[in-house]
Amino acid sequence: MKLALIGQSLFASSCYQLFRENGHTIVAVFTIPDQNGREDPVAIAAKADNVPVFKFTRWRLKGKILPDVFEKYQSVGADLNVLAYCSQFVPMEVILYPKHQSICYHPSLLPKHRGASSINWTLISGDSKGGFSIFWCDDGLDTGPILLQKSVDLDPNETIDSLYMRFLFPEGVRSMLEAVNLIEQGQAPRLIQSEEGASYDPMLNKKELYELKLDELSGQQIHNFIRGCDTVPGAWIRIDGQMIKLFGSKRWRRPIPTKVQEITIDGK
Ligand code: THG
Repeated sequence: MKLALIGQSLFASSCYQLFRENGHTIVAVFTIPDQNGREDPVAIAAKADNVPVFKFTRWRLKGKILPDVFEKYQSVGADLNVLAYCSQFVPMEVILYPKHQSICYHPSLLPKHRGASSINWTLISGDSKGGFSIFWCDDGLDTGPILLQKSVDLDPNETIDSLYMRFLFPEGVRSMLEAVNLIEQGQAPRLIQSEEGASYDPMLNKKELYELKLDELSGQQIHNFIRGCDTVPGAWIRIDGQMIKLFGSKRWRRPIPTKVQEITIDGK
């Protein structure tokens, strides 16, 4: 099938390679502009094969699609849009354009944890299961009908890095190919998301959102918050006026393990 790959990072470049190895054609890649002079991995992969690469800062302005963006998109002639680690809202003119429309990967068990920081909030919330969803895009954010979901039991000390590297990334890429093949075979489900249990979590892109509020949380909630930010964006507290980031949280009972140094945090 002719695919337009829309997204970024190693996740998108791994999808790019796997789709091509399995006989699909990537007609174009749409990704974000270079950051600090570095190209996104999916742009590098596509350029190596002379696959057209488009780098849009945004797809829309004041809610309306940018005309030149839409023209460039229409020119590539995709059968299906695949949103792989896509951080930008894609306008419905593009979503509905291809004959098979658009699918998107989201690293949570929708309808729980919609939003751009879903892996963080899965752990911060203390969920016992994690996972991902591949869904048909609609004009909401992560609200479209589900095509495929996979779940995994979480370790008590799971961090976002461990969950991503051992499951969300490898299994997610494999499932994106599975989803594309199901669509090609006309076998792809469309299960409407229920609003029951639905949640939209804030993007953790402001410092105050990942400050660890020690005196408001229980021991378990402190542990969940630290590992839910480990390693990005990194939970922080202030000690002697210094911003200290916390990683590698473990829970233990007294007696205090020998190898650790106990510290007193002012006022705690
Ligand atoms: N439908 C359409 N486009 C999409 C998605 C969709 N593009 C990618 C997107 N899903 C992936 N999920 C998100 C969810 C939230 C954000 C980015 C990608 C995001 N949220 C901002 C926040 O929470 O602060 C608000 C952004 C906004 O309000 O536009 O950036 O399902 N068509």
